[in-house]
Amino acid sequence: MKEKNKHKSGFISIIGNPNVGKSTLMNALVGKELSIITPKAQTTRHRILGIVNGKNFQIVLSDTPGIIKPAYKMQNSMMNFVKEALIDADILIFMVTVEETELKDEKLFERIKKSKASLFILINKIDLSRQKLVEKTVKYWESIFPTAKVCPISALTGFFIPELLDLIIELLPLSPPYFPKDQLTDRPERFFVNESIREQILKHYDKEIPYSVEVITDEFIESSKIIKIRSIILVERETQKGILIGHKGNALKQVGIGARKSLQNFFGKKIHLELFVKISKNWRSNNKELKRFGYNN
Ligand SMILES: Nc1nc2c(ncn2[C@@H]2O[C@H](COP(=O)(O)OP(=O)(O)OP(=O)(O)O)[C@@H](O)[C@H]2O)c(=O)[nH]1
Ligand SMILES: [Mg+2]
Repeated sequence: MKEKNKHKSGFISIIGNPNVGKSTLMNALVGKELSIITPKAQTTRHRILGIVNGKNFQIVLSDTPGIIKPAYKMQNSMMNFVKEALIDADILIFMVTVEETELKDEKLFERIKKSKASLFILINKIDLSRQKLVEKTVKYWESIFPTAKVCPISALTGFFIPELLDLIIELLPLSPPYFPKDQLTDRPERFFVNESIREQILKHYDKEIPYSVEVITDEFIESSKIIKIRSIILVERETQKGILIGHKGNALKQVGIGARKSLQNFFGKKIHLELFVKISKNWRSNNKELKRFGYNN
């Protein structure tokens, strides 16, 4: 067989309940902080591709939003991203934590059962758990999905990550690469700016604030040493704008400091970041606005 015919590529979708560690796993496999990670549920809102390239293989990972029952239009779109990722997958990674024995959406659970993709059940966060409980959970999932590979992992500490990568490569179908071999993701630079700002908002504010926020970047000017960025944080109501900005602008300042730091790491350049807050009434239920923010599936 010719060398180029030996190339393997495939789509691997990571799905599961909110907060189980899907984004932590994708970043660990790719080796770059592509997806934002926070202790709050519904951190990820999009399907984000992370690409692992090797000499003879390309793994196209999809990080997806945690599975929830949608309450407003944006969440409908989030769940459509999950469904798309399920359809496209050559390999499906269904991620759970030790205590979990069900998916919040039964229909989706049935879809996983019917999927023709190779299935991994990854039991994550075992660094927090006792061996006996982990073993019990492995047995439970093996009984539900007899053909799946059930593996305990810790995405945070890296336990079983190199082994998982090898298992995935073994299962990849023969195929030329789907993306150029130096590409890491499908997302443009501005997406990572928006996400990095949203990550800080998830970290610094409680209750409904993080969920009422969307970020758009309307200026991204890169020169050899510095990137000048201007981003707008959209909230749904005037009261939220006040909370976000805080007394004398102090709260917003913290968001800016945090985002600048992580963007400097991400892009490897000095960052100049300007933040503005604007109101877009009920954007989470407004079709036009949702389209503008990339929830147009
Ligand atoms: N102790 C421990 N914590 C973990 C592990 N993996 C992820 N976490 C933590 O769990 C929290 C959620 O991680 P994420 O990767 O954002 O989870 P997610 O499934 O992408 O969450 P959503 O995007 O909200 O659905 C973060 O605080 C992570 O640091 C792990 O293996 N061990
Ligand atoms: Mg996530």
